[in-house]
Amino acid sequence: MYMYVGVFVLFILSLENISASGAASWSSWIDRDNPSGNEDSEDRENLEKGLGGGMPCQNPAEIECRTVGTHIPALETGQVFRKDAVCSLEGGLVCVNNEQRPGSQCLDYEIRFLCSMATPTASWSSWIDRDDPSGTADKEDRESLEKGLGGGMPCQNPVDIDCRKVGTHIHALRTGQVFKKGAVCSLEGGLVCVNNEQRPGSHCLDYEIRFLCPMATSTASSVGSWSSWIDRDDASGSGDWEDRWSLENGMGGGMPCKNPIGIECRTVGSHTPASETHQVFMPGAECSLARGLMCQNSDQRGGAGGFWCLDYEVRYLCPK
Ligand SMILES: [Ca+2]
Ligand SMILES: [Ca+2]
Ligand SMILES: [Ca+2]
Repeated sequence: MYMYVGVFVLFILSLENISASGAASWSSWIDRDNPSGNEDSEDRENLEKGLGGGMPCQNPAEIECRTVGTHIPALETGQVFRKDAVCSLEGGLVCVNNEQRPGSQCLDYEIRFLCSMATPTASWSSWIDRDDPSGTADKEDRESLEKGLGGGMPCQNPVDIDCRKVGTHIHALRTGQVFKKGAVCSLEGGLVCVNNEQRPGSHCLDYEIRFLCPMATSTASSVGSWSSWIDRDDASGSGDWEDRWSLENGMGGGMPCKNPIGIECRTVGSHTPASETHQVFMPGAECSLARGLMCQNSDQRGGAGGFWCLDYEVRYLCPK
């Protein structure tokens, strides 16, 4: 399992609308392309453009990918996929013929999306880009927004935040840049990137943020409630595996609910948010709703926990 998860390129899930009931259903299987040309391109971009199909919903929560006919999960076929489209929610699935083993072609794949059904009780604001990094920093901080400097808060009591490179689907925490402590895409601080804290010769990228705002009639607590903190593993083996898959399979715990709408991850004891420990997490499992948090000891570079993962715990926001 972990082998496969390692190749996921999945960003922290952003449900555009979260639902009170958490009800969601899978779309039909979509097979918009076939591999007779250069590739089998079941990518999200083309679906969004309506080329050979369309997205079944605007803000899917999950994706699944398999072979047409034989129904083998894409990641179990041994084929190689384009780096930004390895059955990822953001990219979809793309298999390029000439990236396969010599003499072998892509299989024909199909994908489907998990779409939320229920009436939303919260929704994401527009993207806010109040600053740019041409000065000393790109300051997308909450304080400035609350003071009305170059923008304003979309709502008073947001329940979540999302941060990305302007105009892309690249989550801020996937860019490899360093952010100011307390403002590492946090609800309280927002996002701040300081130019002279980056690698020598490199500048901050331009970032934008958005907030998940409760609808007029609801409050944060009416959207859902947080589970207890779950600490199913520790880092004494190969790493600290606080992943959703293990919980769903009853390994050292269980999921507090079936369709959580949020996740938080922190260190056990000191309660430092996982995003602020500067440890390296498995791609797609950096405290993501879909995969949880996975920290592999061999990926650490001697930072906060030395060459070991710190001990993390996670909790899920369960819909009411
Ligand atoms: Ca196909
Ligand atoms: Ca910016
Ligand atoms: Ca742990």
